[in-house]
Amino acid sequence: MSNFFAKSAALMAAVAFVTTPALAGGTHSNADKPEIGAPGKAAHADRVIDVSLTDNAYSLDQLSVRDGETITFRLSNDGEFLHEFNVGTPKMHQAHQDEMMEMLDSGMMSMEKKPKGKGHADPNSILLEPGETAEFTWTFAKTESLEFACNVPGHYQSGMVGTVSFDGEVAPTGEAKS
Ligand SMILES: [Cu+2]
Repeated sequence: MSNFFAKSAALMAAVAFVTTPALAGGTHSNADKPEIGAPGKAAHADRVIDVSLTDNAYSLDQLSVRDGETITFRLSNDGEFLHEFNVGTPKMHQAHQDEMMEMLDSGMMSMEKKPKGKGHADPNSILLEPGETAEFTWTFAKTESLEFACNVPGHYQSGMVGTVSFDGEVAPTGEAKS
């Protein structure tokens, strides 16, 4: 009998342990911002993918990743306008487009120049001016309808967006890490 209670207690402890991370994750996020992953370290990247940004397209159509995979994107803005690489859900992209539209209207940024100051630093996105190159490393967490997109006004609508799928079975599209 005492053995039965000991087992039950152990089982309950295990259940509590398993559910805790999910609850903890819920405290620092909200329904509008799902856990899409986190900034990663280039030194720990599983893959490196070169992406050229032009007016208005990516050289990458879509991306297939594994849950927890860290990818470094070597971005190059080869266009004549400002472009962004942003990892998010359609809802997050929409919100960001509204923000950018406001910054454009207020003169904080232009179609060629990034906003001045530090008022525009989201961990899940990077903006590049014409001719600029940058590295962006992200650790992906399995998310429904995840996309990489450019939220400079009008660009998403003209097709500067690609899907991120988590089937993880498609061969890597990027070059192997050296
Ligand atoms: Cu763009």
